[in-house]
Amino acid sequence: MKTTTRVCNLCEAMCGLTVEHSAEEIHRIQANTQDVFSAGAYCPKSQGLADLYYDPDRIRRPLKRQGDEFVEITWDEAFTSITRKTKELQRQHGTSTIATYLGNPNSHHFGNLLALPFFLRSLRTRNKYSATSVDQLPHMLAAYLMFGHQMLIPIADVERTEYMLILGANPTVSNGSLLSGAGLSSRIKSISKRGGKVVVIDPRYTETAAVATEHHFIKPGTDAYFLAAIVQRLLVTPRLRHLETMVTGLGDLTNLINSLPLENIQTMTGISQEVVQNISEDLLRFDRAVCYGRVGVSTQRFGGVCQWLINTINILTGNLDREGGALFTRPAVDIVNLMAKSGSCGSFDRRRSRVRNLPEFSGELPAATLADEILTPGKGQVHGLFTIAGNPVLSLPNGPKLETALASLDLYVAIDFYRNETTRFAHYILPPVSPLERDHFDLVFNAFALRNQVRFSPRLIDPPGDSYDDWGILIELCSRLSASGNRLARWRQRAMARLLLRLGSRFVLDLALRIGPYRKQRMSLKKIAANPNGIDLGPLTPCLPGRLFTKHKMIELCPPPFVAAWTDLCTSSLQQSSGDRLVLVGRRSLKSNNSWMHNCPSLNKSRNQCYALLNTEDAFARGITDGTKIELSTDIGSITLPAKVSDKIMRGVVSVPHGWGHHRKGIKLSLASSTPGVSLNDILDDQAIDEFCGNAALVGQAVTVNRVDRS
Ligand SMILES: Nc1nc2c(c(=O)[nH]1)N[C@H]1C(S)=C(S)[C@@H](COP(=O)(O)OP(=O)(O)OC[C@H]3O[C@@H](n4cnc5c(=O)[nH]c(N)nc54)[C@H](O)[C@@H]3O)O[C@H]1N2
Ligand SMILES: Nc1nc2c(c(=O)[nH]1)N[C@H]1C(S)=C(S)[C@@H](COP(=O)(O)OP(=O)(O)OC[C@H]3O[C@@H](n4cnc5c(=O)[nH]c(N)nc54)[C@H](O)[C@@H]3O)O[C@H]1N2
Ligand code: SF4
Ligand SMILES: [Mo]
Repeated sequence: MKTTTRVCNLCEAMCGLTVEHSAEEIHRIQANTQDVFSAGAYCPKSQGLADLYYDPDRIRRPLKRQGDEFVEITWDEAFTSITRKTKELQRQHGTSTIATYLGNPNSHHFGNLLALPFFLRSLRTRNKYSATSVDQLPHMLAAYLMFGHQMLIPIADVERTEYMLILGANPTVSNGSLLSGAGLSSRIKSISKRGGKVVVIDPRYTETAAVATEHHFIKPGTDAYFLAAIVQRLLVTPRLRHLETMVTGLGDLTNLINSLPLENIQTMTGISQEVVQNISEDLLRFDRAVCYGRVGVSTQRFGGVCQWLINTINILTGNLDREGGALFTRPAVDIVNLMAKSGSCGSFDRRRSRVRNLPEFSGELPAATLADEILTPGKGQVHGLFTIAGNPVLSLPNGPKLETALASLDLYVAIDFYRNETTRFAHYILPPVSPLERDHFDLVFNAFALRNQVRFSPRLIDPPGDSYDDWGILIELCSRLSASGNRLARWRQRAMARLLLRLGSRFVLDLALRIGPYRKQRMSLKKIAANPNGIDLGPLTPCLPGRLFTKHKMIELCPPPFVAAWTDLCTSSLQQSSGDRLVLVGRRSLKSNNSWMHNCPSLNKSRNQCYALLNTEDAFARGITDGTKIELSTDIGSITLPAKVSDKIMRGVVSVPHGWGHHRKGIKLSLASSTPGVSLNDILDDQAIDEFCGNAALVGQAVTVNRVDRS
């Protein structure tokens, strides 16, 4: 028996764990109190790592569809057939007839992240999609347009701030996003303990609101107005401090923002003038303040504008790139610089999607239009699909439409270890090993962490001899596909892929560390591995204007795409609860991880997590009490689930978690299908989108709520 330290890969918090294990068994998973980053913080989801390893439903060998069934085939058969069919379709309909969809877990695995660029290049498709456009796209777009690089996302300095304004995020439960800091809840609590203030803006009185100093309900989808009202006030006496010489467009911004009358802010948002005034004053009164907004503000009709205004607030209060404000990181593998060197600072609207004319972002199209591209005939139609670590049937709005689309494909390959709501439509499922059977390193989330540090987790258990990890699957496919360029280019690509397969992902990671920002300290994989509790690299420090990638190294305050979106915002009337209808928002729970961990016994044994939360008065008006079965209906469909009645949610709003709905035929998730829940995305409209950036508008959609016996 051994005890090995390891960083948990399941969410962005990156908690350090200690795992007691033997060659083939996991005995105990606990928090690593010695970890340089998390110092003993962790959550119940960590136990899921063992469940995933043992899960008898987890796929261990490649599967091929035969009618309604799946049969096991060898890896070689799988790779050969997939390659043949892919090439055949690409010859027939063009290379872009094969689409790709990358799901959230890709961002948690360095093997996937290192292999994906090679794999995507070998496919040469323009039909690329990912969970980015149902999530953090607005953050990346704002970073790209304002700072010149899609990954230059400012990180809230929770440890040193005195005032934190939080919108549309519930880090006490989600453990933080684009803000990696294990144990965030207690870190946030500490702000008020040291005399500071935390203000939460959310249509629900959340678990984070409970540890904050102040909470205000906001009408879903109206944050852009609220943020604009703050910006209007800050523009009266902006405090740019060190940023004075680094910004451009202040005059244009002032004219633009002042063009919208916001005297009726209370009617528009539900938040009073007085509260807006107090928050604006506090943002300036506290020396160190920061505004942070996440999923709830990104996934709304004007989510792009929201993230632009949040950055703007941090700039106008002189808190960007300043201790206690929002800072950029300096991780050991500097993905910002590496991407810049390969020409991937970002791109926006270089082309548009075929069916709905939606903008491209960094080479990808909005995921909310994936089904359209599969279902709409004509030149450029998608006939084949690879999903890699994604479950879009439960994660994208209008899941049923995507199900129809998936069933119509000529080739669908899923790289996934579960036969779930999405992958059951696959012609081939290629299963990677489970997390504890492969190395782990955080390429992405170290770049979003509230402290610079580095840790490496070697695999704990040797995988079976004939298995592949994601890296291996992707590079193997790449070596066989190589669709791009002339014969010489294709040969070179293949040779490169074979070389990568031989060298392995560790070699590439080590190289990236050796050429990174800590090369003078001789950073290497060996050095990190010699420090099982990690190496602390210090707090975030100011780095502007040097780190900017914009022309002339200036921060752009008024980027044209946001100006266009703003103009639309000024004339739009947002869909709000009217008459009988309520407005939907999302919710996450501690023992659930998006759509895919409900088969873990340690997480899915307690009470039902999939219920609708609605306000006491709304419930009373409909004869609904706790536990009443209710039906939620939209133009897309309806779902039935139990109600929970509470004053902790704003009137007119109903909150439902996503990622449930495991009742579908053909899945193999024994535990999850015994507590299936329903999928929120079965009733969300895929046409509801922030059309300026292409992100899905998942919150703020109208819904009719009735008791089941009355509907
Ligand atoms: N209504 C609504 N919809 C939402 C959201 C919301 O708040 N409300 N949130 C959105 C957000 S923020 C996100 S990130 C998306 C997530 O959307 P997706 O990424 O599409 O979905 P996940 O639920 O993360 O599913 C992950 C899939 O990857 C598989 N998997 C897990 N680990 C690995 C691995 O190591 N390798 C491989 N190959 N596969 C693996 C799992 O079995 C599962 O099938 O959902 C979005 N959808
Ligand atoms: N336990 C757990 N942790 C997770 C995940 C999980 O599924 N479970 N998922 C991970 C992923 S992929 C992500 S992206 C992160 C997300 O991390 P967070 O952004 O913290 O996610 P949520 O808990 O969904 O919080 C969103 C909040 O926005 C609020 N909201 C909804 N609509 C509006 C609105 O219009 N305005 C405002 N101001 N607020 C609104 C909701 O009520 C909710 O409280 O969490 C990650 N961590
Ligand atoms: S908070 Fe996230 S990283 Fe930490 S133990 Fe839980 S799932 Fe793992
Ligand atoms: Mo996410």
